[in-house]
This record gives sequence, C-alpha cells and structure tokens, in this order.
Amino acid sequence: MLCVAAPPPTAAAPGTRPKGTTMTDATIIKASTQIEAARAAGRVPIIKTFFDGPTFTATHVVFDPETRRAAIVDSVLDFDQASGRAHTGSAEAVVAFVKSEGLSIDWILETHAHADHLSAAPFLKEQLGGQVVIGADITTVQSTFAKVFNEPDAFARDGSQFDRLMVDGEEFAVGGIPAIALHVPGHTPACMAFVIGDAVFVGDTLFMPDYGTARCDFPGGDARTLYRSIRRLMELPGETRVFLCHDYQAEGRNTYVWETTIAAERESNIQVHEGVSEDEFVAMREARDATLAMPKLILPSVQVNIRAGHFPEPEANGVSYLKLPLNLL
Ligand SMILES: N[C@@H](CCC(=O)N[C@@H](CS)C(=O)NCC(=O)O)C(=O)O
Ligand SMILES: [Fe+2]
Repeated sequence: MLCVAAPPPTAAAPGTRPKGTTMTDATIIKASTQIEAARAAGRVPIIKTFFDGPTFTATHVVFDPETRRAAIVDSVLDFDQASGRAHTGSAEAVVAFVKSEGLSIDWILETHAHADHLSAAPFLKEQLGGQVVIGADITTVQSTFAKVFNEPDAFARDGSQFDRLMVDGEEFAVGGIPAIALHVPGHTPACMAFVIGDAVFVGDTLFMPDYGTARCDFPGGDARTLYRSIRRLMELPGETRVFLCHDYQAEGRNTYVWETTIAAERESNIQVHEGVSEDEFVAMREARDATLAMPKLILPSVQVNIRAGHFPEPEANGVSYLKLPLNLL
C-alpha cells in the first residue's frame, strides 16, 4: 500500500503553541523556525509512503521536488522467521519508486533500532547509495543488547556499523530543504525524530491520536522519559506534518493512517493529549506495557538492527546465525 502525502494547507492550523507554555528549548526553537520558514516559502518535501502490512511499518521516501535529492526513513527487510529467510520485495518497491522518480538518495535514516522488523538499509545503500544514519545513543542500545545476546568482543559497540550518528540539534539537508535531528528517547534510549522542512518523522514516540504512544518496556525504555520527549515534540508548531513509523489501526477504524499533525496530537492523543500529567501517563503506560506480548520479530530484529541491518558474521561454514536467548526477555 502506498500514498503520496498531499501538500500542507496554506492556512495556519489552530493551536500553534501548546497552551500556557513559553519555549526555552534551543533545538525546538530552531526546528520550529525551520518549519515555519518552510511553510511560508512553500519549500516543503514531498513524501511517499510504503506501508508494510505484516509489521504495520510505514517507510517514507522524502524528497525535495526541486533538486530531487531524497531520504528514506525506516525501511523494511521482509523476514520469514520459520525458514530464517530474508526477502527484499518491500525494499525493491522503494528502489523502483526512487528510480522511476529520478531521485538521488543522500540519507537512509533509522529513527531507532527497531524491535519488530529488520531494516533494509544495507540493501538500499547497495542499490541507491546514501549514508545510513541513527541516533548517537545507539551505543547504549548496542551495549545493552550485546549482553542479552552475549555478543563476541568483535561486535563493536561504538556505532561504527552506521555511516553517521546524529545528536540532538544536528543539522543536515535533503537537497535544498533544511533538516534537524531531535533526540526523543523513551521507547528506546537512542530514538530520534527527524524534522525535514515542515514535516517531522517521529518514529515510535507518537502513533495516531486514536491509538496513542509506543511501549516503553524494552530494555532501556522508560515511560517518564518518553513523556518528556513527547512534550518536546508537542512544542513544535501545530501545523507541523507528523509522519509515524507504525499504525496499528485503533479499534473502530478500518484504514491504516500514518500522517497527522502536532495540533491533532496535542488536542486528541488518547494517552498524552494536553492536560495528561507525567504521572498519569507513566501509570497508564506501565500498566499497558505489562499486558503486551513481545513483538514477533524482536529477537531477529534487534540482532540485525544493532548491526545497521547487517547479519551477524558468517560462521566457518559461511552461514550467518541468529541466537535465541532462553528465558531472558
Ligand atoms: N504485534 C506487533 C507489536 C509490535 C510492537 O510491540 N510495537 C511497538 C513499537 S516497536 C509498540 O510500541 N507497540 C505499541 C502497542 O502495540 O500498543 C508485533 O508483534 O510486531
Ligand atoms: Fe519501535
């Protein structure tokens, strides 16, 4: 399933600032200025989304229509757990789109080390080029999971499997469109959001307003930290276009949706709308997390994604193996 995002409305959406707040966060001020300038100049990216049904993941191709330079956010490598086979069908659809539109890929962005699907970053890089980017705190995630999987010393925990590690406030560009990285930990310690022109790619911080927010019970996750990251995101201008990494289709809705706005999240996110206190959120999130089963693909996903999407080193017979820690997670 795919969809081209409509250009943003020209009239300002309501609720440009959250009620009763003054902004003091330098990165959020910089990002807000960027978003407002992009909207005022009409210099905004075009976004094409590919939705992966088996893992409910939205992969976004983000491009500057003038220079045709582009980024890919949160790709998917298809994986059949029963046979241990990976397939590139989903990623090939992205490659075909990029080629048919004449785009040049500068960035392959990972909002975090996903726990529910494998990244297709190595395949996309081989096919299209671009630098593979993740948050600098991936080093913490690598250290945590190196213990879980008893990784050998040869497994680097310094993020060197990626081409670039970004920190909060780091500036980059997609063609002629400026972009800023935001560190938004909570779901995982290394989660990032990427603000490109007037659009923010929030990864697994926020989901659609009728569904809520991401779980915080993976190793290194923390509900209080997620609340604070979300409050930062909610300081962005109300009309900011918000693109999600997942949609799990809230009850009563029968279509998948992966785009909303900061104003809509502030007003109506069922778990974290304006007025929900930090303690209320933490109590709700921890109670819900206690009911959730682990994602079906967490063990293969994490082992591959902490390696920037590469499989573990092949053994002497030339085959790569994944581990299954027993009675640990
Ligand atoms: N049923 C899915 C669940 C995936 C899952 O746990 N997703 C995370 C993001 S990686 C989440 O925050 N889910 C929130 C929820 O399911 O309420 C699977 O097995 O893959
Ligand atoms: Fe996630």
